Amino acid sequence: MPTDLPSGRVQPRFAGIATFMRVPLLALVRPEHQPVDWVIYGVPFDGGTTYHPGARFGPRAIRDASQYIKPINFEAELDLAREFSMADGGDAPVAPFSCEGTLESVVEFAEDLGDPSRTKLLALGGDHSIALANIRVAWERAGRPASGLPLLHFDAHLDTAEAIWDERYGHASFLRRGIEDGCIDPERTLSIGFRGPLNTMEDLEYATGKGIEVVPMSRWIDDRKGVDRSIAQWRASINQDPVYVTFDIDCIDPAFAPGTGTPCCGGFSTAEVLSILRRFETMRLAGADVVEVCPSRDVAEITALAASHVAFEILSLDAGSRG
Ligand SMILES: [Mn+2]
Repeated sequence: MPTDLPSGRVQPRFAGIATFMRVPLLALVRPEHQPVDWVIYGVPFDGGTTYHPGARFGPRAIRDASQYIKPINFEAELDLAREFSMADGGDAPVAPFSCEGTLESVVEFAEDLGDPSRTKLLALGGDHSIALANIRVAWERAGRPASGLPLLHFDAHLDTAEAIWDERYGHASFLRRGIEDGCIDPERTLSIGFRGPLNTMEDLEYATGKGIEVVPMSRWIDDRKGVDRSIAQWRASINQDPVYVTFDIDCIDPAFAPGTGTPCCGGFSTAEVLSILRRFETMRLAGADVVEVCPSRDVAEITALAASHVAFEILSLDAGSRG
């Protein structure tokens, strides 16, 4: 079923309530148009941040920037609004002083969004700790595969820290917790954009020891054919299984995405990262998130705008898989 989107040629994009991409609010979708295929929802939480806080305002900023996202993906040759139905589920309740409290309340909220047997979930962060909640629910909705979900991970960091300041559920640990929970299959995880400087080599050793394929930024700079080989191998390994995509905006260079809490030089340009996403062409998705937009550090909305385009490209991967 298509998405009921107002035309930008009829209703100006700067008018109206700013839902993601101007899709209808989930609560206002008529019963005959339920269940929707994708629910996009916000998680305004940054209690898991280890440096600049402020990603709690990310969902609002991404929604605001997304008003100018038009439904036709020219490069992928598809009209997102015709491929499937989308709705904005609003924001999950959070516990601002508690990572684990937030994890629980987001899981509880997300479990009830749409129809668990059909609806997929895209979470807008918030810091990266919130990904764990959406991954858990995506894994449940995919039928709790014993191997865990294949993961496509864009990030300047690995997020495999055991704990930071005794917090095991902060934004630098979501990937490790997801592997321990059995929701993520490390042997079918591709992590793109990793770079230094580092506190310790332990997080990388943990990742590679578990079988994660890490594609550091330096490889993208020096050996693009090698990166394409890694992408092709990972794609072959996932077969037809649904994939979870987690996208930390800090994989983009601070020159293009300054509005983030743990910025790291030497990253992708926005154009490069959109091009990399398009290299995956079509994939059945289990769920996705876009995290770590910190609007108070942003300039002219460029980070929030990049995040909204990234979310659009991620949804387009799944839309293409329906053809
Ligand atoms: Mn991250």
